[in-house]
This record gives sequence, C-alpha cells and structure tokens, in this order.
Amino acid sequence: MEIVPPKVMGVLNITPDSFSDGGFYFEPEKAIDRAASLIGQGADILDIGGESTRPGAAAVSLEEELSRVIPAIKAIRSRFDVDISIDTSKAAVMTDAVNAGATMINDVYALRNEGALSAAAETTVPICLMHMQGTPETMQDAPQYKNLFDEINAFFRERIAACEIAGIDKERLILDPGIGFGKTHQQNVQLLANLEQLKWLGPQLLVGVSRKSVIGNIVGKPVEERMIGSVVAGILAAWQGASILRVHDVKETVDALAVCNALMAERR
Ligand code: 8Y4
Repeated sequence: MEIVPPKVMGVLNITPDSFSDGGFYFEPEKAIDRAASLIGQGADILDIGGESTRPGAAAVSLEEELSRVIPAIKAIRSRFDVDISIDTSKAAVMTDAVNAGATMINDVYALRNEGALSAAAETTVPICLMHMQGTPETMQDAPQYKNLFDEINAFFRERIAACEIAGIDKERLILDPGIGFGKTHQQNVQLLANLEQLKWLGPQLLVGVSRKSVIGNIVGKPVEERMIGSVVAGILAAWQGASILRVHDVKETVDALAVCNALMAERR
C-alpha cells in the first residue's frame, strides 16, 4: 500500500470576531496576506469560513457570509495554487464558493441544512461531514451519549447513506468526529485516543483539535498558549491514521508531521 502523508489544513477565518488569530480578515487584501502566510508555512488546504462556529456564536445572514468569503476565494485562487475548503453549512454558499474556486466543502452540519445535500451533489469536490450533537448555541450545555462511538458511527452511516441517495459518491466523503462539538472533555479525549474506531466506515478522517478547550483543559492554558499541546494532539491523530489536520499553527504542524511521516514510513 502506498503511503499518503496527512495534509495540513490552515484555518482562515473571515469573520469580525475571528478570535484565534487575533485579526479581522474582512477585506480580500487581508485574506490574501493570511493565505500567503499559511501557504508559506506549508499549508496544503486553506479552510475559509465566514461564519463563526464557536459555541454561542451569532448566526450570519447569507448575504453577509457570501460577501465575506466569495471575494476572498476569488482573490486567493487567482494568486495561489492551493486547495480551498469552504467552511459553510449553507447550500448557496457551497454553490457560489465552488464556482469561485473552492475545491472542498467543509460542513460542520454534515449537509443536514435545507438544500445542502443537493448543492453538494451538484459539485464534484470532496466533502467533509462533521459530527455535531445539537447546535453551536446549546451543544456544550449537556452532551449525552449512550455509547459515544456507536452513536457517532451511526450518525456517519446515516449521513453517508443520505449522500449516496443524493448522488454523492462515497469516494468524495471525509469524516470528522467534531472535537468540541457537543462532547464533554472526556468524550473529546476518548475520540482523540480511539480514531481507529471511526475508520472502519471507509472514508478518510479529518481532525480539528487546534487550540480547542480539550487542549486548554489538559495543559491548563489559555487559547494563545495551546500551540504545543495542539500540535502533539494533531500528530497523535495523524499517527492513528487521520488524513487531514485542521490547524491554526501550520509551520509547527508541518515540522511535527515530517517527523511523524518519517517514522510512519519505517513501520513494520
Ligand atoms: C479555540 C480555537 C477554541 C478554535 C475553539 C476553536 C472544526 C471545523 C471548526 C473541526 C471541521 C474551532 C469549522 C471551531 N472546528 N471543521 N470548524 N472540524 N471539519 N474552535 O473540528 O476551531 S471551528
């Protein structure tokens, strides 16, 4: 079997409350600068989002979201040869983003919103289906599972079936356990420690753990001091077979992945 090294997806938020990189990337020029930086650091994919999916974040109108992400996608695509993932749950944003040059769809609602399945089916790009219990407003109030892995696997099975009925080839799908999206701290750790239990369904895995509370809880540090903890968690995910790491700290993750890949290539 050929070894495919995991890819690094750099986060590029285009929201006024873009917390984690301390910036406001409204204008395409700012998005271009941030894109150039992420690409220079070695990002394979840029995850462009115009709607904050943080717990408790306010919703964004379709017009507002489009006005944030579409100019940024066009501007980045015209300058750089990089994969662009559109982080959205809205069907119209998926359609326009792919037409503007996005090469992947990243939907934290896993195509459950109105029209999203058919919008995604109309494209040919890979699609990340993320697991989330509840909605961002309330998901962290009281996450509850009878069996965490059974329920997440059942969710993925249902979404894969819905995609296939909508005409989306299973080969296009990427699955994501949705770290921090309706899970307790312990459940987040259990997921990160047992990724192989999500792999038997077939599709490749994407993991996003960068700077999240699960890291903060373990290292006991605020968001701006979670880089090393995040890199280690990402590398342990890669070691367990994750194919894409969604990260803020691209340069550090790329170096750590190089070490991981070198050891992985000599496994027997
Ligand atoms: C600090 C930094 C605290 C970041 C919280 C956060 C994922 C995702 C997000 C993920 C996929 C976030 C859009 C949440 N997380 N997409 N998006 N997987 N596929 N929170 O894990 O970064 S946003």
